[in-house]
Amino acid sequence: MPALTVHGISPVFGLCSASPFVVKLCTWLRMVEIPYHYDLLHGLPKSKTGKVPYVTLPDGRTLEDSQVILATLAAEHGIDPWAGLSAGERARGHALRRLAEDSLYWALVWDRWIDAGWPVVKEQYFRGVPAPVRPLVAAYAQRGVRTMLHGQGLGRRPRADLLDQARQDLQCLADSLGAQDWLLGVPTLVDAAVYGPLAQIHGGTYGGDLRPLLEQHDNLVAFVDRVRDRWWADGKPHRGTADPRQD
Ligand SMILES: N[C@@H](CCC(=O)N[C@@H](CS)C(=O)NCC(=O)O)C(=O)O
Repeated sequence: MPALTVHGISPVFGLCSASPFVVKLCTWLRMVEIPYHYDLLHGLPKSKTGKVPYVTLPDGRTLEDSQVILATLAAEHGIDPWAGLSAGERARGHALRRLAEDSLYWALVWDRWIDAGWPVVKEQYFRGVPAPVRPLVAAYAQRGVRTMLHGQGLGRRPRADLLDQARQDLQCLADSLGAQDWLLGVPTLVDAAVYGPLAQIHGGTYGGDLRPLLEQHDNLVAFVDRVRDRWWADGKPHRGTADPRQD
């Protein structure tokens, strides 16, 4: 099967990318065994939305947005992402994915870019920028993220509220997972989507405040380890399974 190319941003903390959405997509591609190359972007994304991930398919088409990419590939490869699941289970999966992507994600952004993680993040993310201009570039980028968080609304709330929201989201994920290995009982895209932010937090050597909250839930920590051991055991976190350059 010819490989597609995933375009994503920097590998950090042992993950293929600093972006939970890139990690989600790559994890799902590994789950369903669709081969890909990983293209590490050094400049701005060339997607229409300006966001990552986006992919270039072997026939030259470009797709963007992790969920659109995933749904399109599933349809084209004859994969039913919800095979064997009831309507109720699908609905729960949809809600958990939204929680990870539209709520917990923003707390992670805030934790990294504005709050406790920033001193480490600004060093790690911008280490490729020449030292004399690094503080300026980092401050400029941080201002952009601050504006996004303000627009989203979370950035206007007190710190305690943000941490509380993250605490509630993590509790909900922990309760949903319970003693199961996978959120819906069998591995699905929901596990990939939830792994995205959880892996960033758990691999959170950026020193943020979300990691201790996650570590209050042994089952979530075990879940992160389980996904990593099953789909990322090749020890080549930032490269695709079919990338000839990886060997
Ligand atoms: N809904 C999109 C979200 C993608 C997204 O927000 N990506 C972030 C990185 S985690 C991004 O590219 N941010 C750059 C920006 O917003 O300018 C997806 O699922 O792919």
